[in-house]
Amino acid sequence: MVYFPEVTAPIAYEGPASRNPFAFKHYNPGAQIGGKSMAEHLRFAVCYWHTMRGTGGDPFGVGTMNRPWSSARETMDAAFEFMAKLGVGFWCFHDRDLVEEGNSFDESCRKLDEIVAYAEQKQAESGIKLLWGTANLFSHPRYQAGAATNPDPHVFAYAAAQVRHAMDATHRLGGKGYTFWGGREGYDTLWNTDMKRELDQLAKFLWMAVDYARQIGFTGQFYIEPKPMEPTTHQYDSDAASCLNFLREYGLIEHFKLNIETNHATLAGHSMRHELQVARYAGALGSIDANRGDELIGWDTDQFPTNLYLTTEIMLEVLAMGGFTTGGLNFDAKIRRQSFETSDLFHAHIGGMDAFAIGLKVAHAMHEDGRIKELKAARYGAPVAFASLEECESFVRANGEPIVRSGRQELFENLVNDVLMSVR
Ligand code: XLS
Ligand code: NI
Ligand code: NI
Repeated sequence: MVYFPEVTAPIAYEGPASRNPFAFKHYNPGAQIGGKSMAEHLRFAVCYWHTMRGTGGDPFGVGTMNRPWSSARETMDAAFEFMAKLGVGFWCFHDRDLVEEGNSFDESCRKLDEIVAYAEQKQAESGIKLLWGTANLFSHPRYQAGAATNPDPHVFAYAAAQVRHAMDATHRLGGKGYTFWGGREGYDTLWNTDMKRELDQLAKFLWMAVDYARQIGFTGQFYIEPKPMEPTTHQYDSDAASCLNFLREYGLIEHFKLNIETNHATLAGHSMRHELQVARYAGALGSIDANRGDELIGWDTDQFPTNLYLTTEIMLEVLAMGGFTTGGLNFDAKIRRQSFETSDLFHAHIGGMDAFAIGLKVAHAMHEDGRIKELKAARYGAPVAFASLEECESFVRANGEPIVRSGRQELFENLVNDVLMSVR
């Protein structure tokens, strides 16, 4: 069965002059930039939940998507056909995306094992690799009050058992990482919440995962994915800084990196670049969920990234950390409800990949150009060398009033456009 008949051969790079909507205009996987191929820099991943399982349903209406696949196996076949045609090297999943829960925990595990064996075969045939796996600890009604942070230890245990199997699956598929996103780890109201107890439980849960990874020899990278709200009113993994603080407080910092998602950054009232920098300066920038929000809607709308300023800023941070190691760019993004045809999945991913290819080229060109870096360095005087308040005072008495200088924001912004417009 062919699920994507509209695309008969792998999407090719045809260059900026091409008018073919099923071609890359900028993403040329083998092209070298700064000693690495574009494919190695960008490490694109397709996300199973939105791309394969997304229905187009929203709080006001049912699903709209036209999908010729339904069983777990059909979905897996369709996924690998899609990824091969798109030329993407990685994928990501939640356990429950691969196959629905069974009627008992035991049955759920069996069903998961079965489909994971099939995925293993598909990976071997295609060479497509697993960027990360995770457990869905938020959809089932048992998790309505959270998983690790649930007031009921029975639910805690259920979630931990589920994580054990999701980690086994990730390990078996050679996953480069394993992600924890808070899901419902947070609260709806502080009136019914013991925050301290919930945070302690969350840390305990993560420690169990770290211990289990050691036990089974899973050496992939653990990630935490910050998000401030939605579905809860406050999530404990709020933003990069609060995740880092939590990890430090509970001694977990060396075991985790962050998986930063654009739309979560904006929901937290930060720019994506802010979140990436906070993570990078802590040596904890691991991976990226590539999407964007809508300027006018305050939800996690998970749109495909097309804004070149955004992709440029992201790639500047990725280059500044020396590139991805285990991580990559996972399109945790969904096509709009009215884009219900399978071809729309191609348009969305092609656009996102081209936008990141341009971001990479511009970010690299900015490094080569050097003007922004120079101007920024010039803005700072010599490093602060004063050792005490007294020393500062004598300096001021001897030197008087400092000369205030322009911050040159507009000039900086002009340089960004200068480079952006010069790149082909
Ligand atoms: C939801 C999150 C989720 C994680 C994986 O907002 O982005 O999709 O990436 O659980
Ligand atoms: Ni995400
Ligand atoms: Ni999200």
